[in-house]
Amino acid sequence: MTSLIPPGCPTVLTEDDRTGTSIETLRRAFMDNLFFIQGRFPEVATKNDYYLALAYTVRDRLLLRWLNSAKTYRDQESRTVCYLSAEFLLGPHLGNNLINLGLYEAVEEAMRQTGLNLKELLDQEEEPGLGNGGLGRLAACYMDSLATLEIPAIGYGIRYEYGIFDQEIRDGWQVEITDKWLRYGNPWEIPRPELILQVKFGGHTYSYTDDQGRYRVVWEPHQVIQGVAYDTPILGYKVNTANLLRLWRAEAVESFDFQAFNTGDYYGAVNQKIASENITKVLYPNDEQLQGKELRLMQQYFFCSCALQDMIRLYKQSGNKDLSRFHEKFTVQLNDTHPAISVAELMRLLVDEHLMPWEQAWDITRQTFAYTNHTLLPEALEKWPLDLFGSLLPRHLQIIYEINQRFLDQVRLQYPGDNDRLRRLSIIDESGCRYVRMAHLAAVGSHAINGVAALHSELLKQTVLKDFYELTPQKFSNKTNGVTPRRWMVLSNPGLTRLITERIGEDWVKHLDQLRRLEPLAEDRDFAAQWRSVKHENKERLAAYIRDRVGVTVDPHSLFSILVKRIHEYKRQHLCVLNIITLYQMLKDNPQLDMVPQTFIFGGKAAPGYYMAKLIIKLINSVADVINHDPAVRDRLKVVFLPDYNVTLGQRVYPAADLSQQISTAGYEASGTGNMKFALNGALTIGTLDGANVEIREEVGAENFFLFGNTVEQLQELWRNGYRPWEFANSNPMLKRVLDLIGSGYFSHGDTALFRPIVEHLWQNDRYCLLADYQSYVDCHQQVLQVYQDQAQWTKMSILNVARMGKFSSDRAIREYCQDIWHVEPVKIVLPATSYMTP
Ligand code: GPK
Repeated sequence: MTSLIPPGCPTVLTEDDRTGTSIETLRRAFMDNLFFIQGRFPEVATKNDYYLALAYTVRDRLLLRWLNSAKTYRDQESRTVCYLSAEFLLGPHLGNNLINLGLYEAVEEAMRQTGLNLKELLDQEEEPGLGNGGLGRLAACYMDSLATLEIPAIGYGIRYEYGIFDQEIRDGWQVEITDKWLRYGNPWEIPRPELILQVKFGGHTYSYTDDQGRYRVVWEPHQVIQGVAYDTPILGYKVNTANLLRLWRAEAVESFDFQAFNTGDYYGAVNQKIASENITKVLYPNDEQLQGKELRLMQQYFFCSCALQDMIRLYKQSGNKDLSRFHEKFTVQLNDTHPAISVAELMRLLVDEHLMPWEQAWDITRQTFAYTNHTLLPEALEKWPLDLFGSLLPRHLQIIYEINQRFLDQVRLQYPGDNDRLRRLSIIDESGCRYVRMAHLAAVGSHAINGVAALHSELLKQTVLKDFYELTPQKFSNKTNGVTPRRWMVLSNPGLTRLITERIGEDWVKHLDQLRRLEPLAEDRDFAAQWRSVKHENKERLAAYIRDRVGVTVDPHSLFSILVKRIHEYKRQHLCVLNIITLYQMLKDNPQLDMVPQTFIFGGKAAPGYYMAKLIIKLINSVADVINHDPAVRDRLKVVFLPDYNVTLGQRVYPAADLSQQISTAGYEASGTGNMKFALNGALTIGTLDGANVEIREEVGAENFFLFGNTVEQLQELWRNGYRPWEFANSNPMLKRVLDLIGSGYFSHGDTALFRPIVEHLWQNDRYCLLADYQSYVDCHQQVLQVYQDQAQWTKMSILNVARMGKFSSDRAIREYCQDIWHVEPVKIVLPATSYMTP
């Protein structure tokens, strides 16, 4: 039997069709699934049939590990991390699972022998877009690292029927298309129709004293909805650990239908059913922009209640009767404030439903939760109008009042007479329309609070959570984000992976610090040549994709400068446009100018209701149109907007970048994670001192990073003195010319009104200080072009960047969470040596 399984990769001893890993077994299992699951002969099978047959073949191998992980955790009563997140932006499963199983080559060969191409099958998978951007993708990277580090963990979230919309570009504008990701079924999930939990909404409460003299509150809801569990195994890299991602789907409670049916209101019952199922129908496509919609609060409460009830169920399963040790069994991380309602819900479950005294319940609650903040943007901080909150969750509002009163009583002891401080700290915002502040609820109800990069964590203590920091400084820490090298290198950049592994072995995939061993090779000319040729091949592949998808021809020899992320004014895609127009003007002024040929590539979605962001997309496409068709440019400058940027596209883009654009206004990007993916794949960064850029620059060395722009302190100073953007424009002829050109209709067929909102905002207000950073950015970019002309120097810098990226593995981040916040230990999973069917 031929076997391509790498040494050290766990396998089972017996070769049966569901767990065996030889090429022959894989091939047979695949044909078997094509026949018995897809119901197809090969002659009539579609590519999708083949994809699904392969997915089921791989899933069987996951299940073996998954069931054994679950059994081990149950037997050993393992302490478990629960990661609560409204978003998990997983990306396609098949390729990643093949990498983590160590079966990529074996399956590639099995497919080849069957006359199929694995790459084409991988392309069939529709990615589950159950997230907006960085926050959701971080949750996915953390699930990968938790499993790889063999930490017992459950991810809890929402199974949206429609994920983030697909983006099309029509006439330069973004058009949103619904994402029917479940259209062809989802082979990676296992529905658990018997695992159903009830979630209440609305109605009222009443209280009474029970026969033992206890004060009891009863919540009589207006509506009950049930949550059904859908489970997806998350496998670690070359370990037997497969953790659980449990997503909840909302369903109508049947008895409710019957009730209405019996009273003759059949259509009312149908409406009720539709309304219930609406809760998990669609992901809100806003990124760092609050949308105070009732349905959104319903989504949040729905999945948190299901998650906590499920934890209590699991806790009781392991024989524990009372819940006094709940926090010893589970530690719960709140991924931003979206799951913050959990604090009040756990209190309700403990106090109302399990009759625990308040003080004990509060102790357990605080020891259970920890809270990660992901943004300082005021418009992103979640708050719910009191009346909306109270009508949906009347009992939770009472509980929050009680938590708040007890909390403020303590503050009063520490700061007597400081009413201003009480007002600032209160969970209830009393200024004007009254609100529940979710960040305050999360902060009060957690034993640990963290930001996602060093700078961000500092700013958090100085700004939005300043008063909380003064009160309980010991709760605060920093946990700089990380990304998984499995998806973001091994899977997406096989060329570079091979080259690195040839030189330093494969340890680096699990211990990213090992990349340091590449440092001596930065001077090796032979290695440098291979390094360049890997990058060039990646660029050729992206160029081919761009030709197919956008119809623009780009030269893989040109400098690929890439900016991909959600479109937001603070991320300053339009600053990049100002630089592009500047370069364009230089070429127009001096047609013979010897300029490095450059390709600027953009990608990202705008929130459907965010007008300025959508206008920025239109601006990029309009500028691209003019520049790409101007013969005077002679192909020295190309601009491309890649539609529908998502995880799958990210996997094509990062490996092909020469230059990573990380140009947010200092103080606004909490961390960024795309910055890490680019640098890990050998791109150099042009960036501001913002988010994790600061730490990336520290690691790779200032001489290997293109820094520009004002610092947080300089910007604070600028605003203190009264920022007057027009002064920057009036005193800078090129800047003025660029702004005027946009305003003149040059890029909009003479339409002077189209881009006026952008230009006027920059002149008059410029909240994100583009004009203050413009010259520094333009100058820095010229430096980039200088260095790029010296390919030996550029390559050396690229190698050193990669060699020094060890810190930014999500494995490092997760280890820190485990040690400092969660206090959990790895649990080894051993597969049964005989057969998977042995109990
Ligand atoms: C932060 F607040 C939010 C949000 O609603 N969505 C989101 O993706 C991002 N984020 C930050 O903008 C990034 O800087 C950060 O790297 C990422 O969260 C993960 O922490």
